[in-house]
Amino acid sequence: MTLKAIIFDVDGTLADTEDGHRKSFNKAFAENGLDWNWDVALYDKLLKVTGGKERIKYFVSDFLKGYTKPENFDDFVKHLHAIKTGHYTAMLREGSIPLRPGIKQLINDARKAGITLAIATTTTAENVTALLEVGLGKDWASYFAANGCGDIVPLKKPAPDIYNWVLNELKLAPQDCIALEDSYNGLRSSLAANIKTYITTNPYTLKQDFTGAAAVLEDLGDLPSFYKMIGLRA
Ligand code: XBP
Ligand code: MG
Repeated sequence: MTLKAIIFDVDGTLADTEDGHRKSFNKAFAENGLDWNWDVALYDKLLKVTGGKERIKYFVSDFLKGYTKPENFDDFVKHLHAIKTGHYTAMLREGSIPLRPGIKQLINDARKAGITLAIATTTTAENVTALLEVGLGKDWASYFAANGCGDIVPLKKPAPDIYNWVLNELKLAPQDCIALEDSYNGLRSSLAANIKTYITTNPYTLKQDFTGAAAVLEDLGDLPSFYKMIGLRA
């Protein structure tokens, strides 16, 4: 198989963002008079559900006792999530969440080698823009042939929808591509789309089940050996 495209997950893969998300959720809750505080241990459990809006609903349904949902609960969750996204993008624009080791170099080397790049993420387009404008510069969007984010598909990871959407945009077969992921949910999603997947772990996902991954790496600090694995001649 000749490698034609690399499809990147965002949170936990391009950058170690989840604790930034967690802190932003807590700011949004506090600003709305809610005494909900997601500490690291609780957030670790809540990460079972992808998507910020879905995660808030999961928290309310499975972890909160004696909470009475307001009438327009869906709208309330959207409102909370929008406020959270405002805090999170502000955090990104301050430059407080850098790209993970090797990511920027991999993107540059892959582009030079003529390999197509794409994004397949559960997070919002707003968050991807804020992260990559800082991490890759204002022309970042031109590096990616497809940018699959959040709500553009009916089902979020671990469903394969976002990866199938990207494959359709790229007009490539799964066998022509590889995916870079960090989590169990992400791996389930890319494998369900039949894409060979490499995992880079982070503190939130270290102990998750990565059965089926082509390799599980701590990070991309050693690019030459990763290039050998994926057949990229930089
Ligand atoms: C990880 C997620 C996202 C983030 C929170 O996405 O599941 O929901 O945790 O971001 P990825 P939002 O697929 O990039 O690993 O609040 O914008 O959903
Ligand atoms: Mg991820």
